[in-house]
Amino acid sequence: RETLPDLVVEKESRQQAVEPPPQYKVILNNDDYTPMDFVVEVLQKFFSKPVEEATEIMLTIHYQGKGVCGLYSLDIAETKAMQVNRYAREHGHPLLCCTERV
Ligand code: TYC
Repeated sequence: RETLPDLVVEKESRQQAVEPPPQYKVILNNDDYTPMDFVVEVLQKFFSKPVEEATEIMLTIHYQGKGVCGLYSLDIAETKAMQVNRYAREHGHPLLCCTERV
C-alpha cells in the first residue's frame, strides 16, 4: 500500500510577514549661499550622479526648496548625510543634507 507522507509539526509555526528593509531618502535643502557648482559637485561626488542629472537635481532644489539625492538603507543614508554636511562645512558652505524615512 501507499506510504503516507511524514507529518512535519513545526513548533510555534506562524506566518511571518517578510518586509523589505525600510528605505530612507537623502535630501538636500536649498539655501541662499551655497554656490550652484558646489551642489552639482556634491551630487556627483557623493551620489554618483552624472553632471547633467546633478544639474537637474540642483535646479529642482534651488526652485522648490529641497530635492532627493538618493534612496538607501538607514546606515548608508545617515552616513551620506554626515559626509555631505562635513564636506560642506569644510568648504565654508551652509548646505544642509538630511534623511527622511520613505
Ligand atoms: N540657492 C543657491 C544659490 O542660488 C543654490 C543651491 C542649490 C543651494 C541647491 C543649495 O541644495 C542647494 N546659489
